[in-house]
Amino acid sequence: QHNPHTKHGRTAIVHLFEWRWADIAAECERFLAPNGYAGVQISPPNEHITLTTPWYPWWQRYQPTGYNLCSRSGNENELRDMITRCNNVGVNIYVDVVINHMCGAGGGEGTHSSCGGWFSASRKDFPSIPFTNMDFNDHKCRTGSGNIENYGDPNQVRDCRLVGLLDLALEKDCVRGKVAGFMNKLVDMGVAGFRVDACKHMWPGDLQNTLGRLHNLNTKWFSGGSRPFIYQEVIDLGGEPITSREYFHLGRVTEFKYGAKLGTIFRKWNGEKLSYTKSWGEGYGFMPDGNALVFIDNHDNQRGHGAGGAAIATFWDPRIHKMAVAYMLAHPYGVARVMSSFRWDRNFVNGKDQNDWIGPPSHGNGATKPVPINPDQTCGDGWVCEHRWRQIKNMATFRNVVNGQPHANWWDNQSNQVAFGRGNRGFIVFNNDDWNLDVTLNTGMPGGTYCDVVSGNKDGGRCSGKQIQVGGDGRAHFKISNKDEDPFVAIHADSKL
Ligand code: QV4
Ligand code: CA
Repeated sequence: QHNPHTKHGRTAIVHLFEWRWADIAAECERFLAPNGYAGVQISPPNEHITLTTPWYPWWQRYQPTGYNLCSRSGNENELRDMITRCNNVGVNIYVDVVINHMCGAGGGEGTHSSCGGWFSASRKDFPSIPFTNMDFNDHKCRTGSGNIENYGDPNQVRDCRLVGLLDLALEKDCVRGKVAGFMNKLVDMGVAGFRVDACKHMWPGDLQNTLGRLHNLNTKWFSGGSRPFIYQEVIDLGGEPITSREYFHLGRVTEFKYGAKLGTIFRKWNGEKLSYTKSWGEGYGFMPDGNALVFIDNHDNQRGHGAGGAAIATFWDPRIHKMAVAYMLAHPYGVARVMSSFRWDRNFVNGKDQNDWIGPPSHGNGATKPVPINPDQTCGDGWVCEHRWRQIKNMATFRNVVNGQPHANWWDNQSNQVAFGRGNRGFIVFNNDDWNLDVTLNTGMPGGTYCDVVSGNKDGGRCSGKQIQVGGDGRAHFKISNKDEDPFVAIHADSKL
């Protein structure tokens, strides 16, 4: 189902990667709702393997060992409390669910799992669910290693092990039932939908059956008959037989071309220019608007996993990151997701980060640290909190203010200076060239004085940053130095003095 069921005209989703439930609950109340964020993607809430070599990597949560709801982010009570409190302030929760597989085949046997439940990877035995060795695909997989070896062969991509992860037989009624039961528990608790992990590795028919078993959303917070929002992780950059299109009827699909392309454009690699983005969206060869879930970076490709490579614009390149996120949030295409990260010590050896596995800020024993909020509203203890950066937060508001308005009043200098508006509700100007921008443009906005929401805020009756004068004819003069901290300017109906 393609509708995110967002509330109060809110639009953007934020991925609070690896945050604890208690911190997300507080963030919904103190920051996300007041600033108009629509929802949160949470890390997988179910029981997962715990590993010590490497030391509690972030990716251990992509290795389920059961469907009990305790994880590095907290226990079931904390999860329920978070869902309730976020819903009560109109912020939706979307759960990252890992249903293609269980833990790695080499995951051993014992109680090294986040709820302390016993499991055996070697015997494919997960008694808390239960799944037994009958519930896995090994008899169907035809590769020598039992792993996926060739992405050109859809059968092995769906029936063999993704990097050694025990592959569930989602064709079986009892497996479908267990998976749907797990997801339904979350639906009944009040979540609004799911980010479904590794969908390329599941047959669309199996997914359709499983998702068809889901309950309607909890009517305490959603109108009767609402179906869970589904967005499926399928990495389709072209060139493989499995395409995003096979999944369109089930829900939205992650559009990985979006961030890879926009990162390349803002980096000005391969002769790319911002002016080429006049037809950004479907006109750029992306999937249909109604199917797309878009993002600049995600938890994989910000650290060299997944797809997109070095072009991806992450918080490590803040200037480019802010521009790319602002472009996404200003543009009407797709449902947009903002990444919120933690910092780690990168260590590149021959272009590969040796520390790409490092988990969230922790006390050393694998227990995740809370997110402390500094007096200036930024986060401490290694939490980056991109979603709190003024430029990004204000663009999330911009997206709400211009929601439903058409892309309008495009301008470009045939290089890397562009501008566009959204009906008569908002206008944004970028200067990604190595020289100044100094131009008068038709904004389509009513005359008046507007605060630029990139360099500052509208604070009471005045602007803390730049001020933009729009004439009665809708025209306004923009000056953006290529040396500005953030070489872009955005105004919208609610930033008018
Ligand atoms: C290793 C070897 C295997 C070997 C196996 C033996 O690499 O060849 O067979 O041991 O047991 C971790 C390790 C990986 C290890 C594996 C199993 O990194 O080296 O295999 O565990 O023990 C995340 C990480 C992975 C991690 C995985 C499970 O990115 O590195 O693997 O979690 O912990 C494709 C998919 C796409 C996927 C993307 C990364 O089409 O679906 O790769 N993206 C999603 C998630 C991603 C997650 C998974 C899927 C798996 O976004 O975060 O992978 O749930 O493009
Ligand atoms: Ca599979």
